[in-house]
Amino acid sequence: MTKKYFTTPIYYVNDKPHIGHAYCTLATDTLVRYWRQKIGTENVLFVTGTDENSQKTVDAAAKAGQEIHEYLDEMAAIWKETWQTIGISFDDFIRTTEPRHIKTVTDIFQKIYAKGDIYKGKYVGKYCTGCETFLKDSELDENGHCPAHRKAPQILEEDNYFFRLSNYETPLLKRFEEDPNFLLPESRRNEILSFIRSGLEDVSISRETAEFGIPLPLDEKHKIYVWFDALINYISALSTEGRKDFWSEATHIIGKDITRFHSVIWPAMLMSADISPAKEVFAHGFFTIDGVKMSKSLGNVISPVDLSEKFGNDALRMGLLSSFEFGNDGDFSLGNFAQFYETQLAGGVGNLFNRVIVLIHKFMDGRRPQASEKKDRHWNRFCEKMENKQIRQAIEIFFDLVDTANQTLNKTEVWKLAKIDLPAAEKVFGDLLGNLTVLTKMSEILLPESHQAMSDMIGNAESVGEAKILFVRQA
Ligand code: ME8
Repeated sequence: MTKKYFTTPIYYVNDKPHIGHAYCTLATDTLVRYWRQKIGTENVLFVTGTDENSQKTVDAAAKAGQEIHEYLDEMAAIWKETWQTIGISFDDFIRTTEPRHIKTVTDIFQKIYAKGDIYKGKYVGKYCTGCETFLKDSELDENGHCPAHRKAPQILEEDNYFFRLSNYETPLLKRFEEDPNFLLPESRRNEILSFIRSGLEDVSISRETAEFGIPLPLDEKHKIYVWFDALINYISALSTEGRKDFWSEATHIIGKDITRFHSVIWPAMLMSADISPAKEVFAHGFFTIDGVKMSKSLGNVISPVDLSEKFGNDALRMGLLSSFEFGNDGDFSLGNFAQFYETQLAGGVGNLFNRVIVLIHKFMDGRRPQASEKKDRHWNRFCEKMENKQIRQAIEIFFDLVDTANQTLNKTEVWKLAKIDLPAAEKVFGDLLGNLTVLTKMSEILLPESHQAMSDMIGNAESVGEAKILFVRQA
């Protein structure tokens, strides 16, 4: 039986989740729900969590005037609760301060060391704590600042342990050649391939000056570099009984900002530890809010919980995922979102379900019409899109089916037809119920919170259920 293992990045806990994080987590959750429906819940594993051994966290705890562990517990709980609140169906939530993770990191470190791929050296370089990475001069902007964090990096000079990434150029290129899906979308794959071909340098994997983190097994004065530790979470989560088989089916869903870590350093670390790399990495794009980059200083950082309180979890999920194609960059417009809610959700799918069920009650006393069982071309196309991770296109197919059903209603004027030719009207109701059934099956994936109400409306073999309002109009 096929298995699937989906992961999101484990997020830094120096702040609360915003809708950029929610976007990645909701997209992953949506793919997970598709596969659970297709291959069974027990064959899909979905892990998310928090990345805690970072200097950012130490600074944030100090700023909050809290002891580090107290701060971490509080923040990890906020992340976990946020995902629960917005309907993320993770199977496990991993924290990098947990013993199961520390043990796995230590084991993998030892394997890589035994391979001869770790050595001690001196590092002088420019380090950005925002990215938790060393930056080359060529990567800085015209002011010598980190382009992502708009801050001058720190000059660091310290003894470091290094990982021989340079040994893995050829094996990595081979892995990419063997499997065109190893890293998607295509644009990211090309970018990373040319990065590898330009020559890989060894990377520092320890911090002498770090205040907090997992101690380096060889030299307790050093802490393991946060990225070296964080990537291993994907394996740590499988230490629970019965999960080992999931590894060969691992898909890492990440944002494009962390592609190199996931498709160059991580597979090389795994190869060094004699573990096969993950099956695939999919790097989604970044989005702006009404055309502006999200930033604290601009005050346009949106909380997913605030949006979900106003519009509901299904709207949050669909609104974000339908704004631009998964894998591309895009924009999320609050104005378009409110309009999407009114026209597509309340006026589109909500109104369709309500109208059809009300009419079946009115003209057929709620008896279930013979639903047309023809294999739906919408469903097949929907599956194809979900399997290609083209989530936005899958959503378009959902709404295309809503439109098809609305057109059937309006073209046949079934409410008039029923008065003059009831058998003909019953056939139309059967077609419409067929459409609603497919939409309900899709809703288990796209609109999980409305799914039950939609199923209830469709009813059972004898009768349809009561008509309900799925999306209350806001205006
Ligand atoms: O990088 N648009 O964590 P992080 C879309 N701890 N996605 C966005 C976004 C935006 N504007 N802003 C953030 C880390 N994201 C590491 C990961 S994994 C072993 C360690 C999403 O808290 C996007 O998915 O900075 C990005 O990759 C992720 O948040 C980064 O989260």
